[in-house]
Order: sequence, then C-alpha cells, then structure tokens
Amino acid sequence: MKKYILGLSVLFAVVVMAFAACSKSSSGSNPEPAPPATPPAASVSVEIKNFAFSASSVSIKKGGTVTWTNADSTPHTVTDNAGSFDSNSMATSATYSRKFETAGTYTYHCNFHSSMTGTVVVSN
Ligand SMILES: [Cu+2]
Repeated sequence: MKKYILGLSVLFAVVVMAFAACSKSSSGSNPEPAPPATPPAASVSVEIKNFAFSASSVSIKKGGTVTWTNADSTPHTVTDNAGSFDSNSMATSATYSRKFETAGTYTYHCNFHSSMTGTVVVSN
C-alpha cells in the first residue's frame, strides 16, 4: 500500500514537471511581441508665430528635415545655439529647411528675440 502511494506521488510529480516544461517551452517559442515604438517622423514643420516656435520641441529621424515657416509680420531667424545652422533673417511667409544627418539634440533661437528658443531631437 505504501509502495502504491509512493508510486502515485512520483507519477504526479512527473506529470507536474512535464506540464511545467511544456508551458515553459510554448511560451519560449512564442515570445510576446514587443509593442511597436512610435517611429519619429521623417520630416516636421515648425511654425514661427506670435514670437514663438510652434512646436518648440520636435523629434525626427536621422536624415529627416525640419521646415520652419515665419507666420509673423516681423522677421525672425532660426539659429543653432552651437552655430551649425542659421536661416538668417526670414521675412513674413519665408521658409527655411534643414536636413539633420547626425543624431543628437539641437537647441536653437531667434537672433532678434532672445526669448524665442526651440529644440530639435534627432534620433537614429
Ligand atoms: Cu524672432
């Protein structure tokens, strides 16, 4: 009788282990798909309006282009704080485009109005 109970518990243990191994391997062969990350846009437009860059911070993929449009009645500039790009004076309705080939965070400002600042985040 004792031998029978021992055999039954061993059988039970084997079944539990087999079940655990089975469920483990099935989850291993079907990994949860990673949630798709929102890819940064290839190109972005920034409006210059009411003495501000809108949006003041934009994100693009490496190789992407940002186009600024002056919607104000006064001239503005898009000038990189680090000096790598400069639109020079932009009249009303003028546009300036810049292609970003290197990943990084670029901060810029308007040469005429020090309160006007913006950021372009370029990702790989
Ligand atoms: Cu300005």
